[in-house]
Amino acid sequence: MHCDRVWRDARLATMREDLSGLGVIEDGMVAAQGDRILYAGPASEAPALNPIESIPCAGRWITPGLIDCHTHLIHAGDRAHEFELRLNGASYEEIARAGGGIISTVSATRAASEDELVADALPRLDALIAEGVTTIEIKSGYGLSREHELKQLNAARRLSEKRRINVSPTLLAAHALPPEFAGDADGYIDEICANIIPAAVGVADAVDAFCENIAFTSAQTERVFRAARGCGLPVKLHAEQLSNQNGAALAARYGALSADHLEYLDAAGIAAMKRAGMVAVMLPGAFYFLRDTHLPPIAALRDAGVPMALATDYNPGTSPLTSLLLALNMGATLFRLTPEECVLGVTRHAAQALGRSADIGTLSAGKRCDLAIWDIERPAELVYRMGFNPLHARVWGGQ
Ligand code: DI6
Ligand code: FE
Repeated sequence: MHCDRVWRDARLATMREDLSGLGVIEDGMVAAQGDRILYAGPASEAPALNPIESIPCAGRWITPGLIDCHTHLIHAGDRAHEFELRLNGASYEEIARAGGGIISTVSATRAASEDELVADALPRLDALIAEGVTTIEIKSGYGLSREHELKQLNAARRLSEKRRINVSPTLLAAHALPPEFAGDADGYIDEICANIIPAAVGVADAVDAFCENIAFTSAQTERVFRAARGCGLPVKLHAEQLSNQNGAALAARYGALSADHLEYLDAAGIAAMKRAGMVAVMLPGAFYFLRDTHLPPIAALRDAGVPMALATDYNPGTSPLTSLLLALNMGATLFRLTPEECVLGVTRHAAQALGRSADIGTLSAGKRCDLAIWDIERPAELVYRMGFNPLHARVWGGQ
């Protein structure tokens, strides 16, 4: 059989669901035809292949390319000054209520052109790419008007013209209240439902909201969800990060892909997520940066069988983290996820959180040939080390 490329003498962590754990295959081989995996499995069972190029891997490990399923990568400016304020005693809520926080990034992002937003994001994207990330979700949420939310979404999409990466843009217009709607959150929700969500169809892959006492109520979130579903867009939610708003259960009622953060998630929320087949996206970078102490209910999520993903939550305010490998380490050290859960959290379960399980997240014939090839002796090393990058090679779309 003809094929373009073969990676041989490799150990595979396929992440396949029909295999246990990480789906390990010693003495494995991956073959690509075009941008797809033609074969991934034991070398001994491979069909006779006649590759144009055969790449020896010397026993290295191959995983699916990593997926960062929750980021706010597109924005202008930074919040180093706010960081200083917090270190001098101010809380996140106090800074937000005083007009700082998200709104200061909104001003900078509105003032920036689409080209500037793309250019500003590239170094951050490159840091993730250097660690084997091949798919990234990027939220808007710093534009807060139709014009500027679309500018952010378009900038996110354009990153895939600049780099070899899959980008999944998410509309997060319901992130904060823009100044021109001060005192009229319901008016802004009207604007989102009537004008912003319909304009995002074909540009955004999903719609998110920030359901929190410093952001939008569950009733307002529900209106956003109804409008999104009415336009055929899937939903997801920033839920129970700082308090329990029953956001995860609300998201479950709208068939959400995921609920993210979840520090204050309760038993009813977990049960609802399980019934709806949702993914719990854990974001230890924000937990760490905010010096949070209220742990998400990891053991209960595990016992309930809710798939858990891990992501950077890269954003300038609460998680200026551009290392997915460090997020893995934090998932283990702070949240007590097992190394196996951590690695599944940036591959198969992250793909599920993006609604892209059919295309990415496991080494399976027919899926995209997005690979990370690692200089490691065992997959737990990806989680164990801090600030070390063992990536040997990254393959995107078979190349
Ligand atoms: N939760 C967060 O942690 C970030 N947004 C959100 O909904 C904060 C974003 C920011 O402060 O800029
Ligand atoms: Fe976030």
